[in-house]
Amino acid sequence: NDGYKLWLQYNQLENPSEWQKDCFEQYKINGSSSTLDIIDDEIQKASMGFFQKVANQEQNNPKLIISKISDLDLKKFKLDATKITDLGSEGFFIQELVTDSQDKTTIVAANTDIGLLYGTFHLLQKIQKNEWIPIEGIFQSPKTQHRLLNHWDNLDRTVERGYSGFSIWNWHRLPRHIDQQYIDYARANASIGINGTVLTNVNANSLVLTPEYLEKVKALADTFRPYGIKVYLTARFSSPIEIGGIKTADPLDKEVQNWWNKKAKEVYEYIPDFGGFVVKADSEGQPGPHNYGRTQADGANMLADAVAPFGGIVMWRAFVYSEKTPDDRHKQAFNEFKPLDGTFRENVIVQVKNGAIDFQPREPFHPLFGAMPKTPLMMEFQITQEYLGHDTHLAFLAPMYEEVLKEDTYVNGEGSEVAKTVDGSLHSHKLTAMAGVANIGTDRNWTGHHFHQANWFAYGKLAWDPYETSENIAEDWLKLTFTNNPDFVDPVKEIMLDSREMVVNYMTPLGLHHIMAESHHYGPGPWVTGGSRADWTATYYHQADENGIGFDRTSTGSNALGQYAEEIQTKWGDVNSIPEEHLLWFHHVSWDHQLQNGDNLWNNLAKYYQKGVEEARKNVKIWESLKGKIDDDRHQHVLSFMTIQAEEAEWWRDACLLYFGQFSKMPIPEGVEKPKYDLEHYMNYNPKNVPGI
Ligand code: BDP
Repeated sequence: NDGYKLWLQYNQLENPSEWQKDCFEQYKINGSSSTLDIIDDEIQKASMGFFQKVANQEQNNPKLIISKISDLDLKKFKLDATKITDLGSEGFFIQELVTDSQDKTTIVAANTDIGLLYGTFHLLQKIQKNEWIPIEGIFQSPKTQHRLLNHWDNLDRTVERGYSGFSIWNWHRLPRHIDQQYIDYARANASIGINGTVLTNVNANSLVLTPEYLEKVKALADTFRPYGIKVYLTARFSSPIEIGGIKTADPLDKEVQNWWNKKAKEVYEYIPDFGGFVVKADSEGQPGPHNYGRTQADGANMLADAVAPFGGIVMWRAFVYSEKTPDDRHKQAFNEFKPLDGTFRENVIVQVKNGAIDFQPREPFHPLFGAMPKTPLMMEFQITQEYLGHDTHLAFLAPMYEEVLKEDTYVNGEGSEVAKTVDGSLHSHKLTAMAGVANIGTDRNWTGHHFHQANWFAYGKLAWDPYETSENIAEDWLKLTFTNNPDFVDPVKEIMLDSREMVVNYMTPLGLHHIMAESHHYGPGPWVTGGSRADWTATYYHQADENGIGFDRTSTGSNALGQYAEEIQTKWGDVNSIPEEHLLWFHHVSWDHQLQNGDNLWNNLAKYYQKGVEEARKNVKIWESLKGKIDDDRHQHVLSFMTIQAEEAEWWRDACLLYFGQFSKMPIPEGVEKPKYDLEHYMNYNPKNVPGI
């Protein structure tokens, strides 16, 4: 098993029940469309996997009916129409209903074919997990409107921060060749409710907006459409100059506006349901409205006006910061965007990373969440593990996503969780969205580490329902991907649920951040300093010296904390009441500062690093003991990666303790292993010293 089938394994069912068999022996699909053909095909695939048998359609006495509500005989099944009116355009319901003649039938119903596709996947997943449909039925509809993957894929097929091969978009062969992988990609996304894909890197190339490329984009859009997936592109702000032959890209210039209007019209001629644009502007060298003395809203609104006649949206990223701005990087997006609240067009949504710096193993939630009541905000999570050990380190990210979604912003009093800004309920916004930076590439198993498939899966599930729990997601993924056997599922679920904290322990405990190696961000680099930008160095963030360590972001320092609600300022502003996981993010504390457990900071730091190492080693042992419970192929592959992880956890521990120990001047406490080499060794060691990483 090479993992290509992801969570759609359709493993043989042990002792299938009558209900399970009936669903495949007597099923009926009402209507016809390409999406319904996909549903039919999915039922066949599942039947072959579950029972090694072809499934059988039955028109007269079906035991499973898949049907739009409008094509269903509601009276026959005594269905209460009021219960199903809220399903919207993507929701579904599944219920076992009894007719007057006492026939039991499982119904999957929805308002649209796409709703039926989601419902069918849900039913098939239930069957694989050996679960029943509860008597009261299942009624589901997504809590966010746009659930997108953001591919940071370049047109030359390299993937920025991609660790699983090259881009799956083969631009050279498109539009004439539609690779099977595009179809499998769409199917996998649909099975977890993802309904949009941004094909190109946020560091954008305007070539993708030329007719040659639009032909190719159209071919992908046509392939994805029956799966309910819309295509989006990143728009390079300077495109009017680069491909339009205009001298400026000033968003208030009439010629520029006309160019974008015409370009949008052209895009929609190729792709009538084109989703819209994502824009990274004025950030890390990307062009933007700042070049013309304009605001982010001026830029966003110009593009919004261009796509509005066609129903498109603009996802304008808040990841705007500059080395020329003297303020703490943490504060810059807030300072720039908050004053613009209420000035964006209705079809603009501001795309905000989960934290204010950059996808660290742990970040406090971004202070913009809740702070712009008049503007819809969307969440951007990173699925690819730029800062969490790339492809080889197992880190199940659902707990990280869940942690942020559950944080209370307090903007409307207690209970104003980040999730409520994402689903729009906090400030009554209809336009809602979530984006996840994809970890997908040409590797046979899509994501490099088999367990990183779980992060794609988890992202989809949380985009559909930001209130879902990591535990449910981990359990579902394991059962669908490997086996229902509790001897495997239970211990591995524990490994998954603790894995992100383990990574925090051996990389950045107690609120440390951005101490990874320069540029590629793999491995430790607390010594990284100097260079072109202070805000890309480690010393900017950890500020270690003989007096202590940590970034003072309280009122005595940068006061980034002042961007949060009063309740948070009070709690996090006090070195004794801030959750210790955020301590060094907001405070510069002395090495002998006493933590809640009575021990000093240095000893605690050292012990966290050691703990992370021990956890990584323990995972190897547990995993080894599970040999034979799943296929050898995947078992061996995961074992090999886990071994790398355990070795590299030591590398992190030793490098960081040697480096920080220079300042603390305190001995490595008992129970923490002594580093194998000296600091110089680690500073010169760069296993990723390969071009292109
Ligand atoms: C950082 C990455 C960089 C991205 C940037 C972004 O290092 O490659 O281009 O984020 O999100 O995490 O725009």
